[in-house]
Amino acid sequence: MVFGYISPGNEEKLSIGNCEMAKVIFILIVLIGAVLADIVIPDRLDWADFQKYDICNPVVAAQCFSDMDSNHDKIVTKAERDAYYSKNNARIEALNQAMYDSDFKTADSNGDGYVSPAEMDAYGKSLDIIVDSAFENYVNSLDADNDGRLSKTEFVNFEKGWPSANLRFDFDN
Ligand SMILES: [Ca+2]
Ligand SMILES: [Ca+2]
Repeated sequence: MVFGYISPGNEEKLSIGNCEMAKVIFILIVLIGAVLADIVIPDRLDWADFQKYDICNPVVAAQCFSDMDSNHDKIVTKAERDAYYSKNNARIEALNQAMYDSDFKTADSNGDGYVSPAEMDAYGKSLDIIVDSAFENYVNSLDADNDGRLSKTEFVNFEKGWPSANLRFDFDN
């Protein structure tokens, strides 16, 4: 790489500079290669590669590998990984759904299919949430059809959002 005119006597200086630059570029290429290798997981992984790419937590990696390897050929392919992830997601979704159903039943104490403000206050207290104006504002913000109560869908949005909502908790009991 030569940028412009080299005056006589300066050739050596410049070539040292180029050498340094080549080193820097070489190091950059190695670093970028390492980062890319980390992201791009090969289509087929044997047990050694599977551990190398850190697919599952090391504590459960052996079980994880055998669960993913659905045709038991000791190779985990990308298709097997994808199938495993979507099965897992479906399982988590089903667990969440069961939790929403049971929580809604608990919250809707008179069983009319809606959670009234009084029912919501009682439910909030059962979660050790301090039922103050912040809580009530949050609940109101979820009442999408403004009928003054939470439908099942509206209640599920409460369930999904309350852990990250800015609510106060009572830890003294
Ligand atoms: Ca109700
Ligand atoms: Ca509503």
